[in-house]
Amino acid sequence: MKNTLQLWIIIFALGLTYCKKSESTVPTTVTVTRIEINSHAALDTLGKIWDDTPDPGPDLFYMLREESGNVIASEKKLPFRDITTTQLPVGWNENILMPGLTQHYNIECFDDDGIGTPEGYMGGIRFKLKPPTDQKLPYTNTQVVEYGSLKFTLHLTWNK
Ligand SMILES: [Ca+2]
Repeated sequence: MKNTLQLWIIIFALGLTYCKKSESTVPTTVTVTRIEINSHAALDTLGKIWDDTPDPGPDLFYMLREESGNVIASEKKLPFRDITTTQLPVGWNENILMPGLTQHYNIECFDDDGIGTPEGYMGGIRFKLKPPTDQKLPYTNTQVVEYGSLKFTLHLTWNK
């Protein structure tokens, strides 16, 4: 009986030590759980609407790439159709394990123009992931990535 009690005390103590250790571990992976497009330019660089009338809004999708150009994720198959600036934000729930924590990435916005037509590039932003200031894991935060009229929000979960 006494031995059993001692054993449970040891297991409890080990459990406490493990929990404390895991909470303070520096993150080693990050997962993007949601990507939102908050704003985009109303017109293209030539001052034209993104799409043909009668549906002038672009058919939005994103591409997330490594700096090498390698595509990590995209929602080309699930674009939001005919989205004018007043209809934003739009967003996709995702489960994207990022290749690393410290390198640069690019996130780009496109207007889907259908099969056989080049996609309408609406802009892209080079960025780095911002690590959490609080080291308790798992840690969730949002990161705004913006340049000019283009603005994304990334929802992140940091893991050990
Ligand atoms: Ca289009």
